[in-house]
Amino acid sequence: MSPDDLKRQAAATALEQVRDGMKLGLGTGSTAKHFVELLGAKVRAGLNVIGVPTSEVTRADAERCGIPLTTLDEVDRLDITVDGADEIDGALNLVKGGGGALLREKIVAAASDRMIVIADDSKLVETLGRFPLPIEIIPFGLAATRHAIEQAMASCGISGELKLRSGKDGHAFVTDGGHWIIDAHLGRIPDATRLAATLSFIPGVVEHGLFIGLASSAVLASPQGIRIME
Ligand code: ABF
Repeated sequence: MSPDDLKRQAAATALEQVRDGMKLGLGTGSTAKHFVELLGAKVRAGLNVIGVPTSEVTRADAERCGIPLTTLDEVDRLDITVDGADEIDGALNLVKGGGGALLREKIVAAASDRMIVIADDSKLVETLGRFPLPIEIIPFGLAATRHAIEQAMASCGISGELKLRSGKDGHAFVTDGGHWIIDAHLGRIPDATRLAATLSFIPGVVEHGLFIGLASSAVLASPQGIRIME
C-alpha cells in the first residue's frame, strides 16, 4: 500500500463524520486534497454541505470538485475542519505549515467545533520538532524578527537554524496572506506550549505552526489499519 493510499484511507475515515447540512473547514496539503476529492464525490451524489477553504490551492480544488464554498464572514462557526499535519504528538499537538497555509489553517481550525487531523502514521512523533517549525512573519523588519525568534527560542532552552523559505522562483516564498515563512530547524521542542506562547508575543510574527489544543482527534492510517486518537 503506497503512502498516498494511506492518506486516502485516512481521508475516507474522516469523511464518515460528515453529515448533511454541515459547515466544513477544508484543509490544505496532499492528505487534505484526498478529503476534498472524496467530499466532492459525495456532494455530486447529493450531500448538502458548505466549505471554507484554508488556502487558494484548496479553494481551486474544491471548486473543481463542485463543493459549495463560503467564508468565515458569512458563517460564525464551522462544525468540523479536516486537515493534514506535518507532525502529531500523543497529546494531539501539531506542527503544521509545511505547505505554507498555516495562518488560514489555524484561523479555520479555531473557528471549528472539531478539528480532525488526517495523516499516515509516519506523522506521529513522540516529541514535536523534527520537522522544521514554520513561522509566518511580516517581511518588514526581517532581521529584527529573526533576532526576536532566536531570543524566544533561547528563553525556552532551545536553539536551531532559522531559514527563510524560498519559493520556486528562488525568491522568498510568499503565503496567501502576502507574508514570508521562516523554518526553524529545532530537532526537538520539549515544551511546545511554552514555545507557542513565546513566539506569539513577537510583533513581526503573524502566526506559527504549533497547533496546541486545537485538534480533537487524529485519524492515522498505516498498513496495519486505521488508528483513531482522541
Ligand atoms: C497542511 O499540509 C499543512 O499544515 C501541512 O504542512 C501539510 C501536510 O501535508 P501532507 O498532507 O501533504 O503531508 O495540512
